[in-house]
Amino acid sequence: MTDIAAITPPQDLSGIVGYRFLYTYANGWIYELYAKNATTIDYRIHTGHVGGRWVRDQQVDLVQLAEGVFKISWTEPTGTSVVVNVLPGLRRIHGTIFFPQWIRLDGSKTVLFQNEHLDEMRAYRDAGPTYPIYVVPEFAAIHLVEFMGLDNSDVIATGPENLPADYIRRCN
Ligand code: FER
Repeated sequence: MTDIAAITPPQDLSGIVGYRFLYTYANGWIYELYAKNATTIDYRIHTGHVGGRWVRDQQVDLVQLAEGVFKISWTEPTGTSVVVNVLPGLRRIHGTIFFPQWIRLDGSKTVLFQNEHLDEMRAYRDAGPTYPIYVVPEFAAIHLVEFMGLDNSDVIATGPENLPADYIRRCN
Protein backbone atom coordinates (compact mmCIF):
# COMPACT_ATOMS: atom_id res chain seq x y z
CA MET A 1 0.00 0.00 0.00
CA THR A 2 1.09 3.58 -0.62
CA ASP A 3 2.51 5.13 2.56
CA ILE A 4 0.76 8.51 2.46
CA ALA A 5 2.93 9.90 5.26
CA ALA A 6 6.10 9.17 3.27
CA ILE A 7 5.08 10.96 0.04
CA THR A 8 6.35 14.41 1.04
CA PRO A 9 10.12 14.29 1.58
CA PRO A 10 11.72 16.15 4.52
CA GLN A 11 11.73 19.89 3.80
CA ASP A 12 15.01 21.66 4.53
CA LEU A 13 14.84 25.03 2.76
CA SER A 14 18.04 26.39 4.32
CA GLY A 15 19.88 26.00 0.99
CA ILE A 16 17.64 28.54 -0.74
CA VAL A 17 15.80 30.76 1.75
CA GLY A 18 17.69 34.02 2.34
CA TYR A 19 19.74 33.69 -0.85
CA ARG A 20 19.74 35.86 -3.93
CA PHE A 21 20.50 34.50 -7.37
CA LEU A 22 21.51 36.29 -10.56
CA TYR A 23 21.14 34.11 -13.64
CA THR A 24 21.09 34.15 -17.44
CA TYR A 25 18.67 31.97 -19.40
CA ALA A 26 19.83 30.17 -22.55
CA ASN A 27 17.73 32.64 -24.59
CA GLY A 28 19.79 35.52 -23.11
CA TRP A 29 17.20 36.79 -20.61
CA ILE A 30 18.80 37.90 -17.30
CA TYR A 31 16.83 37.56 -14.04
CA GLU A 32 17.51 38.15 -10.36
CA LEU A 33 15.56 36.36 -7.62
CA TYR A 34 15.73 36.76 -3.84
CA ALA A 35 14.10 34.01 -1.74
CA LYS A 36 12.97 36.35 1.01
CA ASN A 37 11.45 33.60 3.17
CA ALA A 38 9.81 30.20 2.68
CA THR A 39 6.72 31.69 0.99
CA THR A 40 7.89 34.97 -0.56
CA ILE A 41 10.22 36.13 -3.35
CA ASP A 42 11.37 39.52 -4.60
CA TYR A 43 12.75 39.74 -8.13
CA ARG A 44 13.80 41.98 -10.99
CA ILE A 45 14.17 41.29 -14.66
CA HIS A 46 17.31 42.81 -16.18
CA THR A 47 16.76 41.85 -19.84
CA GLY A 48 14.30 39.84 -21.93
CA HIS A 49 10.73 40.08 -23.17
CA VAL A 50 9.71 41.98 -20.00
CA GLY A 51 13.13 43.37 -19.03
CA GLY A 52 12.79 46.28 -16.59
CA ARG A 53 9.95 44.72 -14.63
CA TRP A 54 10.38 44.25 -10.84
CA VAL A 55 8.27 42.82 -8.06
CA ARG A 56 8.38 42.58 -4.28
CA ASP A 57 6.57 40.18 -1.95
CA GLN A 58 5.26 37.73 -4.53
CA GLN A 59 3.74 34.75 -2.71
CA VAL A 60 5.06 31.43 -4.01
CA ASP A 61 5.10 27.72 -3.32
CA LEU A 62 8.68 26.71 -2.48
CA VAL A 63 9.68 23.09 -1.93
CA GLN A 64 12.77 20.93 -1.72
CA LEU A 65 12.51 18.07 -4.22
CA ALA A 66 15.76 16.40 -3.12
CA GLU A 67 19.12 17.36 -1.61
CA GLY A 68 20.18 20.59 -3.36
CA VAL A 69 17.10 20.69 -5.64
CA PHE A 70 14.36 23.28 -5.10
CA LYS A 71 11.21 24.23 -6.99
CA ILE A 72 9.37 27.57 -6.86
CA SER A 73 5.90 27.97 -8.46
CA TRP A 74 3.47 30.84 -8.58
CA THR A 75 0.95 32.86 -10.57
CA GLU A 76 1.39 36.63 -11.04
CA PRO A 77 -1.41 39.23 -10.85
CA THR A 78 -0.82 39.55 -14.63
CA GLY A 79 -1.88 35.92 -15.12
CA THR A 80 1.65 34.80 -15.94
CA SER A 81 2.54 31.52 -14.26
CA VAL A 82 6.13 30.55 -13.50
CA VAL A 83 7.89 27.40 -12.33
CA VAL A 84 11.58 27.72 -11.46
CA ASN A 85 13.75 24.78 -10.48
CA VAL A 86 16.85 25.93 -8.61
CA LEU A 87 20.00 23.80 -8.08
CA PRO A 88 22.29 26.20 -6.21
CA GLY A 89 25.23 23.81 -5.84
CA LEU A 90 25.30 23.13 -9.58
CA ARG A 91 24.72 26.84 -10.39
CA ARG A 92 21.84 25.63 -12.54
CA ILE A 93 18.22 26.71 -12.99
CA HIS A 94 15.43 25.55 -15.23
CA GLY A 95 12.53 27.97 -15.53
CA THR A 96 9.26 27.69 -17.40
CA ILE A 97 7.27 30.87 -17.92
CA PHE A 98 3.63 30.67 -19.12
CA PHE A 99 2.75 34.12 -20.50
CA PRO A 100 -0.82 35.04 -21.45
CA GLN A 101 -1.24 36.18 -25.04
CA TRP A 102 -1.69 39.87 -24.09
CA ILE A 103 1.85 39.92 -22.66
CA ARG A 104 3.26 38.19 -25.72
CA LEU A 105 1.66 40.93 -27.84
CA ASP A 106 2.87 43.81 -25.63
CA GLY A 107 5.21 42.92 -22.75
CA SER A 108 5.84 46.62 -22.03
CA LYS A 109 2.52 46.84 -20.15
CA THR A 110 4.12 44.81 -17.34
CA VAL A 111 7.47 46.62 -17.34
CA LEU A 112 7.17 48.57 -14.08
CA PHE A 113 7.33 48.21 -10.30
CA GLN A 114 4.33 45.91 -10.13
CA ASN A 115 3.52 46.55 -6.45
CA GLU A 116 2.33 50.06 -7.37
CA HIS A 117 0.10 48.75 -10.19
CA LEU A 118 -1.58 45.62 -8.83
CA ASP A 119 -5.17 46.52 -9.75
CA GLU A 120 -4.05 47.61 -13.24
CA MET A 121 -2.29 44.25 -13.77
CA ARG A 122 -5.40 42.33 -12.64
CA ALA A 123 -7.53 44.39 -15.03
CA TYR A 124 -5.20 43.57 -17.97
CA ARG A 125 -5.25 39.91 -16.88
CA ASP A 126 -9.05 39.85 -16.87
CA ALA A 127 -9.29 41.68 -20.22
CA GLY A 128 -6.92 39.23 -21.98
CA PRO A 129 -6.54 37.80 -24.50
CA THR A 130 -5.19 34.92 -22.41
CA TYR A 131 -4.78 32.27 -25.10
CA PRO A 132 -2.76 30.80 -26.67
CA ILE A 133 -0.37 30.68 -23.72
CA TYR A 134 3.22 31.58 -24.70
CA VAL A 135 5.37 28.93 -22.98
CA VAL A 136 9.08 29.69 -22.48
CA PRO A 137 11.03 26.73 -21.03
CA GLU A 138 14.76 27.43 -20.61
CA PHE A 139 17.81 26.40 -18.63
CA ALA A 140 19.80 29.16 -16.95
CA ALA A 141 23.32 29.53 -15.57
CA ILE A 142 23.57 31.11 -12.12
CA HIS A 143 26.33 33.76 -11.95
CA LEU A 144 25.90 34.63 -8.33
CA VAL A 145 24.61 32.99 -5.17
CA GLU A 146 24.73 35.28 -2.15
CA PHE A 147 23.23 34.89 1.33
CA MET A 148 21.40 38.09 2.27
CA GLY A 149 19.47 36.89 5.35
CA LEU A 150 15.73 36.54 5.74
CA ASP A 151 13.17 39.28 5.04
CA ASN A 152 15.85 41.72 3.90
CA SER A 153 14.10 44.59 2.08
CA ASP A 154 17.42 46.06 0.85
CA VAL A 155 18.09 43.24 -1.65
CA ILE A 156 15.51 44.16 -4.32
CA ALA A 157 14.92 47.82 -3.49
CA THR A 158 15.12 49.51 -6.89
CA GLY A 159 14.32 48.84 -10.54
CA PRO A 160 17.02 47.45 -12.85
CA GLU A 161 17.22 50.83 -14.62
CA ASN A 162 18.66 52.40 -11.44
CA LEU A 163 21.50 49.93 -10.97
CA PRO A 164 25.13 50.75 -11.80
CA ALA A 165 26.06 50.03 -15.44
CA ASP A 166 28.51 47.33 -14.32
CA TYR A 167 26.03 45.61 -11.96
CA ILE A 168 25.77 42.36 -13.91
CA ARG A 169 29.45 42.21 -14.85
CA ARG A 170 30.37 42.70 -11.17
CA CYS A 171 28.35 39.58 -10.32
CA ASN A 172 30.40 37.31 -12.58
C1 FER B 1 11.95 33.74 -13.51
C2 FER B 1 11.19 33.68 -14.64
C3 FER B 1 10.04 34.48 -14.75
C4 FER B 1 11.56 34.61 -12.50
C5 FER B 1 10.45 35.41 -12.60
C6 FER B 1 9.67 35.36 -13.74
C7 FER B 1 12.16 35.62 -10.50
C8 FER B 1 8.52 36.25 -13.81
C9 FER B 1 7.99 36.64 -14.97
C10 FER B 1 6.93 37.65 -15.07
O1 FER B 1 6.08 37.80 -14.19
O2 FER B 1 6.93 38.35 -16.06
O3 FER B 1 13.08 33.00 -13.35
O4 FER B 1 12.37 34.62 -11.42
